Parts: sequence; structure tokens; C-alpha cells
Amino acid sequence: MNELLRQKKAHDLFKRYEGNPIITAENWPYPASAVFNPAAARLNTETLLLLRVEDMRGFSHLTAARSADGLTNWEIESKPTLEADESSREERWGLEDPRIVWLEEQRQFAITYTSFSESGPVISLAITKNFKTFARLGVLLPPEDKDACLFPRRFRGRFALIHRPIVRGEAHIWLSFSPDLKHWGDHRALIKTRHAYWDCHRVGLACQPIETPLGWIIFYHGVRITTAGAIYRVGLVLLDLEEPWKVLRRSSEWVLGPSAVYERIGDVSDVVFPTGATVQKETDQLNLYYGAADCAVAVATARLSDLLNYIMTCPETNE
Ligand code: BMA
Repeated sequence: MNELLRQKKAHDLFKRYEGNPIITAENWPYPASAVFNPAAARLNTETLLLLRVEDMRGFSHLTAARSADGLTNWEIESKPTLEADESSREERWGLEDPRIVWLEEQRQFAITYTSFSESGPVISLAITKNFKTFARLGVLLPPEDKDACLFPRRFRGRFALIHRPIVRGEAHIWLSFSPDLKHWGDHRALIKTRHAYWDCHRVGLACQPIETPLGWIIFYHGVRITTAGAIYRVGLVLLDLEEPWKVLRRSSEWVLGPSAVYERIGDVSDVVFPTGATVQKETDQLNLYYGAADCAVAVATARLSDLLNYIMTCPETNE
């Protein structure tokens, strides 16, 4: 496909909801500095968001909000849903940026989130059926690590985790495997930063992996650091369905970047940071939930079939 035509297609994939931002600290039932970077899941007939709430110390915890249509009338819990154990070295300075996936085999949700440990950010795992009681399974890998999510099922008998360690100052997305959700190994780099591109300085997983007949759709955030600060945008990758260590396609361009006022101005300007998605197969609609400028929660929608048509026009590799 013609390069410019594909770029136009990428630009037109997502529509921002006209009621954005959908949740801000002003709507919050208790004092909060900012609410952003929400995980998302469909629970029976409602959408659940698990939001990162930053308090007035600058530490974060996670709180659930529910809505029937996933857009309006959010019912927000009146107190934190999942808080850090500040007496533990692994959770000294709060919990951030959750992702949720339904683990089919266990009939439970797995939540991966960043815990701010004394030695830097680490990925922790909690399991829940109802978002009221949680089994906390602890830290998965040593620091510095962020932006993690499990796949909903095993591959050749092993669970798979996407995450973003910092190694030698480089921030690439990695894939690791485990037989029991506790012991992790067989680590490999999956999606790397690309020299000179919009995602040249850092990449990290966005929302949970989305299973489609053509492969796993992976949204990721890419960072370019400019003289005016960092710009966080969103790209797309397609991974092989049964061998998710194989990258089939990767978008050259971003599919969502900061342009609305609430994305351009906030605590951290020029940030769109998706951490959750819901898919309604019957209507072919994907809702992408994201933190806007580290201040508020916004949502953009796309047709799943458009995303797949577009990704199939993207190059097989372009590092
Ligand atoms: C990342 C994370 C996110 C944040 C983003 C933009 O490193 O800390 O929580 O939204 O930076 O500031």
C-alpha cells in the first residue's frame, strides 16, 4: 500500500469519545491529585476500570469504577480497592499502571501492576474473581520493570508475560515464560525501540493483548524525547497466535498521539497512555482506555476489523 495512504488510514482508525475526559480527579469521591492509566475488563454486563489514583503525597493506589455502557455514569468506589503495603520494601511508594486479563484456565482475573519498591519499579501480580478480594502473588521479576500483562492462556504449557525491563538504559518490550506464575525464565526481547522513529527512546506494553483470528493485537506506547520533553504515542503490533514470540507486523506510524487539549496539557504534557481495552465482538468495537497527560481518563474507539485491515498493510519488520 502507498505509504501516505497507510498513514492516513492510521490517523483515522480511532475516534475520541466526545465526552472525554470521562473521569477526572474532580469527579472523585475522596481527595485525589490525579486519576489516570486505567486497566479495563468486561464483567457480565458492565465495564470495570481499575484506575491509578495519585494522592497528595504523590503515591498511587488502585480504585475500581463501573459503568453499564463503558462511557458514562461511572460508579466509583468510595475508598481504595487495592493499596500498597507501605511497610513492605517491595511496595514502599505505591502501586501504579495496572493491566487486567481474564485467565480462562483459572476462571479468574489476573492484575499486573507496578509496585514502587525501594530499588525501583517492579511488576507484581494479584488474582481476583470479583475485584473485592485479591490473592497477592508478589513481585515477578527484579527491578527495573514496568508495563506488564499476562496472556490469557498458556503456550506449550507455559504462561507468558509481556513486560518492559530497563537493561543498560535501554527500554525494550520483553517476553518471559513460567510454568506456575511464580518462576519466570526463557526471557527474550520482543519489540524494540526504533532508531529515528517516533518510538526511538522507550517502548512499553499499552493494554492487555487482544486475541483475534489473525494473531494477538498488541498496543504499545512509544516515546520520543524532544527538547520540549517526552511525547507518548501509541503503536500497533501483530504477534503470532500460537507462537507469540514471533512479530508478524508492526506499524511504522503511531495510531494515537496527543492532540486534544486534555492530552496535551496536564501534570505531564503530551501523554496518551493506554492501559486497558474492551472488545465487543457483536458490534466490532474496541474501546481503548487511556491516561491523558497523567491527569485524567479518556477513551477512544475503533472497529476491530479496521485495526486488522490496517495492521495487515503494515510491514513485517521495520526495526
Ligand atoms: C511512564 C509511567 C506512566 C506515566 C508515563 C508518562 O514512565 O510512569 O505511569 O503515565 O510515564 O508520564
